Amino acid sequence: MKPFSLAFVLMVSSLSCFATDPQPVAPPPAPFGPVPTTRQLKWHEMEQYAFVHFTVNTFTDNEWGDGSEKESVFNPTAFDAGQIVRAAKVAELKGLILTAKHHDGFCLWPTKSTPHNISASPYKNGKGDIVREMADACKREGLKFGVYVSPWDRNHADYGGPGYVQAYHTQIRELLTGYGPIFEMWFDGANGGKGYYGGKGGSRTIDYNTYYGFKEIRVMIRRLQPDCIVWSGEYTEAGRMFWGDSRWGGSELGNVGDPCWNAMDSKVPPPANERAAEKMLSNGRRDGDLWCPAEGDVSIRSGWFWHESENGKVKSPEKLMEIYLSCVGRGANLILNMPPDRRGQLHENDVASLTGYGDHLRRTFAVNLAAGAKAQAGNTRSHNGAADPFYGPHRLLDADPWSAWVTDDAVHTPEVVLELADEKTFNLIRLREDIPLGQRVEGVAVDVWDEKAEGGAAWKEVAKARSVGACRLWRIPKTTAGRLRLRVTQSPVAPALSDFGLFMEPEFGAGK
Ligand code: FUL
Repeated sequence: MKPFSLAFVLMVSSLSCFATDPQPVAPPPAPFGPVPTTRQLKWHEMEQYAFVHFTVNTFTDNEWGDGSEKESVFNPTAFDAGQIVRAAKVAELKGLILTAKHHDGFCLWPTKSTPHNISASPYKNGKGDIVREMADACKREGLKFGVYVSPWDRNHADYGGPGYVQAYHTQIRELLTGYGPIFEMWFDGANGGKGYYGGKGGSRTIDYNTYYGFKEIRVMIRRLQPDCIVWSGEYTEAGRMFWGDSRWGGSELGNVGDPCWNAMDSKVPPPANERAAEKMLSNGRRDGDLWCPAEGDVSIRSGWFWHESENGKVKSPEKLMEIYLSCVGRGANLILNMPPDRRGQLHENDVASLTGYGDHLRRTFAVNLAAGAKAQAGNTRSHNGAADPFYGPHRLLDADPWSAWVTDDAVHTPEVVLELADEKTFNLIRLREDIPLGQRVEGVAVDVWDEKAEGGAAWKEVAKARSVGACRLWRIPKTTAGRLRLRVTQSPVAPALSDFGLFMEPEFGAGK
């Protein structure tokens, strides 16, 4: 359940084209609408990362603990952070976010903020620290590390009063200062009321907007870890919405809306109606004034925590690929949950599925069939009447994903024709916008030159979309062509498109 929890560079890479190409002659286009920060651009480049739900629930067979669990129940017999992180890596996930604390309040690190933590458990005779082991394993394997710290705490005796808020801020400070770089901090929006509350039981009501002190928390994060993405933890002040750096994608199925706009609006709070709020989060706001991109969340199983009964119900690589296309392929990031079992390792079925998924992604994107094509644009940004090669259509095909083909300011719906060296067969198309200049286009289409069309050779539309953003992927029927046309059909300003790719996605189960 997600009570509309509002469960959201490469300047550098965009600039890296300056190293190999001439300086632009034409003045650059003005950015359109809100633009990502450097921190957000780095985050967009990750595209997908793991979620790891692990706590007392793993041992009690629950999804939500009520806070009454004894510390002694947490006792993984063979915890292996390396096994978990390597499975994430093989699945092409670029980072990992661990539930350092879920709603039950049990802390997986030896915090000073509450006795309800791992030091009171039998794990490593109370000397264990799962957060440290995971952070270290991520570092070893080259994955970024992040934490989920539930604001709602069903154990803490002072929940609902100022004592808990102080403890909660201490928890966040400890995590930000003790474990190296944190790439994303996840603030869940769930607030169910009832809890154990130090043995007192009952219900406590808080105001999510004011109680947790998200404003102060954000200041602390910015000070201690300026590169950390603040996921949700939104608040209002003086009638303004302060969204985090990224937002919940509006469902727990991993997909996001289509179109998916990267913006949210500081003047528009989420509607009180849960469905309407979810829709707003999944589509974003075309006219929004804050860059706050969507993150789709989903578990590889039906539950977020490991349950023996779900060992046979792990999502297949095919299903994971579908989710990838409806999340990353719509310009959002994907967080894929993979819960360890009571040993503290991923079950073999989860590992097999993650391995199959990673293999499939590598094979799909191994060769860009558009590489080496000749690109001819109807318009290229110009200076004194001459097209500036810095903004030429070849930018769609170079290795730099954020160098862009840009038109003159007055040209909003240009076309580019791509002549491939030979006829190629493909079934997946990729397009990216140069998002450091904002999310600009509102309609694009791709055509292939169809030699066999009835009535003579003609263009045939094979893909279209309204939003593009960081990445748009279209899975299309297998198509063979030597010439393609990319059309911008609607845009309020000159488009800035940075990458065009053609790929052949293999069939599942086909030989490696
Ligand atoms: C929800 C939580 O209540 C679930 O337990 C889970 O952590 C999911 C990712 O977010 O809001």
